Amino acid sequence: MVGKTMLLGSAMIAAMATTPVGAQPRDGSIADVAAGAASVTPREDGIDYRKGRLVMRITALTDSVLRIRIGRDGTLPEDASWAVLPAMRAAWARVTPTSDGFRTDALVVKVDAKTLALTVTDPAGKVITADTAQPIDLDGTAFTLRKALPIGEHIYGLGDKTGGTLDRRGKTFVDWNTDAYGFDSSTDPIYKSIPFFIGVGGEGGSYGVLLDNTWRTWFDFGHKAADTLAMGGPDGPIDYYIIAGPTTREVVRRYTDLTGKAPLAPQWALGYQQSRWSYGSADEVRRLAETFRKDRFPIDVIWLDIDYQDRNRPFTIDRKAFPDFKGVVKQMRDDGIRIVAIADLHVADLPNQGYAPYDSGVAGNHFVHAADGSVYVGPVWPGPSVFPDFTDAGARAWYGTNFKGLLDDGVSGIWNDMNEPAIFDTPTKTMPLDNIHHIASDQFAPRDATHAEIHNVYGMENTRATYDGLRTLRPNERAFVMTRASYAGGQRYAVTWTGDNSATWDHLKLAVHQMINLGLSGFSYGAADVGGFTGGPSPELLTRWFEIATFTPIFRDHSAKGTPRVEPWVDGPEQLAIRRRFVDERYRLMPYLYALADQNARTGDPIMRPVFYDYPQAIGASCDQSMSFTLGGDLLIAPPPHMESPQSYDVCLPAGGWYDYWTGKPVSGTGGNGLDAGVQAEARTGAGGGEIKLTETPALDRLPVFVRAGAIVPRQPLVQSTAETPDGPLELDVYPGDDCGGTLYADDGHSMAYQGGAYARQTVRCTVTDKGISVTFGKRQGSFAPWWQAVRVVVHGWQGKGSATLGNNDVPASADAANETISATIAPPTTETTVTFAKD
Ligand code: MIG
Repeated sequence: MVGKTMLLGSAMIAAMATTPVGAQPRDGSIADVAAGAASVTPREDGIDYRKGRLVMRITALTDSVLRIRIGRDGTLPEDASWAVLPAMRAAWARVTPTSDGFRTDALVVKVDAKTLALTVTDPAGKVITADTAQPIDLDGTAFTLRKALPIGEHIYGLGDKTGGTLDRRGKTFVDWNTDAYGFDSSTDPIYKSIPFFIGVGGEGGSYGVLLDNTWRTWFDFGHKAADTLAMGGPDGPIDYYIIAGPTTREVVRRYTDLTGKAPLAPQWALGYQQSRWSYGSADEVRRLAETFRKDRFPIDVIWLDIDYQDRNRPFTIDRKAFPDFKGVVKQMRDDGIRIVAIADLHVADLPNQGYAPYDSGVAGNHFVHAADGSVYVGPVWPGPSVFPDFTDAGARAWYGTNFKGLLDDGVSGIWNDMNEPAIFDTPTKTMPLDNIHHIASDQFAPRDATHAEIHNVYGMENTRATYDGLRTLRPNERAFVMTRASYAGGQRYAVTWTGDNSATWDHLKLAVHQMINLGLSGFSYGAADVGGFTGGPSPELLTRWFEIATFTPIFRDHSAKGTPRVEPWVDGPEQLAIRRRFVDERYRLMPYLYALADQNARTGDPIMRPVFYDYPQAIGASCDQSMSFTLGGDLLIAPPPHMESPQSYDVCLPAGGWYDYWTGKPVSGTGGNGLDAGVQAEARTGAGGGEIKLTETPALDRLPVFVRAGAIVPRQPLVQSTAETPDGPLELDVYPGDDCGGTLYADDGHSMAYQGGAYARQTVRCTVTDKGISVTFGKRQGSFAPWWQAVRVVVHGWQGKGSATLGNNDVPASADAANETISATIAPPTTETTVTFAKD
């Protein structure tokens, strides 16, 4: 890259000639710095600007991803990152220089050499993102960047920040990982800092920005000035990425190329999970499991909160309450229930007491230091505690070894809590900002760093130590880690939940927004405590929460000490029956969910999505869709926007046609927009229809769910745990429509063998013809033999009788007039195979 001669445009040469070289800028906006233009040096992968001591480098990592680094002392910020993968930082695309910037195949980059204002357009000149006239302010070590926020642009992402709406426009946010017990929809900051957002609806399409700075950064999305998007920080590198779409899907995929995909979760993590602070004894755990099995309520995981430990000391076990810990874990496992155990990041400060985590940690100098050089001690659950220095690779490797005992006891996953880090008895809730961490990791130059710099990545590096530790101890098992705090890229190590929410309707709504925005921010496995952590839900609220959680990535019921219990049965048999019906449905849908997990691991497409992810036109829908979301694009879940109200509400279904998930029948379009049956039918077949508007009346036992016409959804017979092999055929529900297809995915559910090819992946497509429909299985990929011995293909929306053929052979088909289906059961195809249904 370096040293290659490039042709310069004449404007560039002129700009270089007039540059005041070596001028010393005072702090202030770039426009103030010097009247002249910056000197310009083109690069094969971008362009450099120098204006006094201010330097700016814009590089193209790919045709659609730009990195912008700005240095104030004549040098660029260090080329290192906690968030962005080394291979991506090293990637580059060849650019074509222009008179005022450069072009890639996808983008045109223009820079005003006077102000360094950056404008990025598509090749047709449509603006993707543009700086304001005064784009960069420097004030001491602090910086502010300003971009235009056009009317009509909406902002998403920033992880699970609150706000009361899905859209972050008009609001301002601070990144500072905070133990936010009792947060509500306006509390900020909370637990995580994911300085990545997506702009949707601008003329150049969706784009994303990652501000890769771990300090206490902030974002203002048109709050201070309606037309300005500002972001900044008190210190640290000015190092950010612009990720072009134009679709939101492309932005999210590219963001997860940069920061990593969430690894495929073990399948049991998609099952129902029961937690409580705390199930305090082996007997209580046994009784709990017995109740689930007796009630025929499916469950995969029981969580152990801090009280399973001896005096809250991580990596110990309270032997009074759990005299045979290994025995009860094994008993659960034999019953199809995995145990996830908490391990807070702190280590009890217990010198000379035979507490190995402390002794070995001190011996290795693995703890964070106070400014005076002593090991920092702060109070948390075990009492005085010390804090592993997770930004040091050696400390991480040591920390990871501490999980050996829990894994040997059969524990399947680890819960990292309190890792903001939370510290008791201090107004800041965390450690002193002048505490000293050591950086010895990745491509950073080794050095000491203050807590002010490390705070926001501390939790992520905690989960990295845990994840890598589990992977090292069990190289052939998927590591399951749940975290409360994290940073951009943390999806590589852990799933996450939204912390200490409350048992209110407002929090149920907030949870939906938080999980959607987490998914757009790379954290595809989001969870919120079902029922609310604090408070205690009404029976109706808990039931609704179960219904909605059924269609979310991670479904964990959890509650605080001292609050009413929220296990599924606590409100009596009627509520239990509704909750069970939904959890049963989740288990039937497991093949669909698991295929989404596989898709997410490969592409970064979220599991739970805003409706506009797959249906961009939904952004302008005329209904209040504030609670709507999709599970993998093909299932649209439309809870009441005002859940506590019995009032009816409208649901807008994007053009293309839909089926009612529960009846399996085509949506015939009632009420709302007055579409007649013919238009509805057209909408269904995609022949030119528009949005369908339906009126729903809330009923506690019903959650409206719709299936895209064109979806093929795999389902399975009900099981009580993912450890159980379903008894019966795989069911493939075909909902005829445009772009008809679906995916089957299976593997052993827990090992890493899928990475060596031990999986089964198969696409299925359908084509609607005059005579009926044909369903074509692609060749099955991978070496894994899935559990199903037969596949029952069910075509929905079928009128009258029909027959089926497999290749040239007839196969028995049964039409069901009442359900408007026709079905045939076949041996699982492994090569390309077509089943054709024809009307009689
Ligand atoms: O200071 O481990 O958010 O889920 O149950 C409270 C006890 C510590 C906070 C977590 C919550 C967990 C609780 N923890």
